[in-house]
Amino acid sequence: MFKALKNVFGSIRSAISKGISEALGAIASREIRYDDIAKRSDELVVRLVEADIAYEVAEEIVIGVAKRLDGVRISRFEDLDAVVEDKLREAIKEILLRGVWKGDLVKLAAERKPLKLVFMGVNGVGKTTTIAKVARFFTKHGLKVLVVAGDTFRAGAQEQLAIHCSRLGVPFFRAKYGSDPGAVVYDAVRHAEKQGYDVVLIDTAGRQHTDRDLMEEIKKIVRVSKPDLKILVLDSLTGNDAVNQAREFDKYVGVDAAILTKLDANATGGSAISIIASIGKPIIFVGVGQGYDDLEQYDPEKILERIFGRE
Ligand SMILES: Nc1nc2c(ncn2[C@@H]2O[C@H](COP(=O)(O)OP(=O)(O)O)[C@@H](O)[C@H]2O)c(=O)[nH]1
Ligand SMILES: [Mg+2]
Repeated sequence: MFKALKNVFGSIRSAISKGISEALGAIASREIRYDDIAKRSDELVVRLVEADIAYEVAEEIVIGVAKRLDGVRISRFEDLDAVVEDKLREAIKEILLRGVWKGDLVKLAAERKPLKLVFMGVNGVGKTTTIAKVARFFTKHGLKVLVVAGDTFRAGAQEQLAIHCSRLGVPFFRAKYGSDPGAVVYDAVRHAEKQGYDVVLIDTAGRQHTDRDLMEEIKKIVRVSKPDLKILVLDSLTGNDAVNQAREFDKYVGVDAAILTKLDANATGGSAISIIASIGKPIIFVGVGQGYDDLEQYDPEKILERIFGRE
């Protein structure tokens, strides 16, 4: 996970250190200047872009490091690499902090009872799998979860979810194929309220985000279920496309938070960083595998550890 990103940040750190040492020359102690880094910025940005980091994000990282190093006094005998790495880490952390979600799902479930979460996203991003993982998250906290498929048309969509639910021992609200998704979700929410469920997880059909019918269908599901959170599931491998998906879903339906899947399959990691930097939405969880427990709460420190850690 994030191997290439680890390597590229290592090489960036060395390139910046080298530039600073050259500027330092024979002087024993000197202040680093913004320009010592900025004059190499094109080369540094290109290296980041080659690791799948979006151009604007790469620029932001390089400028962030240059600003943080500006005015730092360093002697020739100091560990320059360590100083640079520290500033690089800070610059990336500032970007990752934008994705932090300040809520607490377990607390929310107790308050709302039932807490209603609608999951949206294009086909294949990992929506159904993620719902199964989130169901597991809540049951591990001792909460009563109901899962409902708002996708009543695609053959196999309900089946897939039903199989996950039976493996997890979580009730699944069944609907007739072809029935109106809005009506099914409405009935499911009423059922959950009557039966004292803590959480209702609502899957929706995933077609393309450019598909107006899909957007109308989700809007209707949202209207009838009045979810506490509209959660967009994004595949971390898709980079800029994920950013476009976030924009479209936000425009038509509104997005409260995101879940970023397949971090484990993300060899470079650059696209994940770019998505976190650019979607303008908090991230509740990240998916780190295909198993039910492969879901982690989004934590910038954990991501930084993957990039800069020694393992
Ligand atoms: N490696 C990995 N695979 C995932 C993750 N989340 C989902 N998948 C896989 O992505 C594929 C599509 O998932 P699915 O839930 O059916 O996507 P949906 O069409 O959005 O409902 C499946 O093979 C999942 O096992 C993840 O975090 N890591
Ligand atoms: Mg699905």
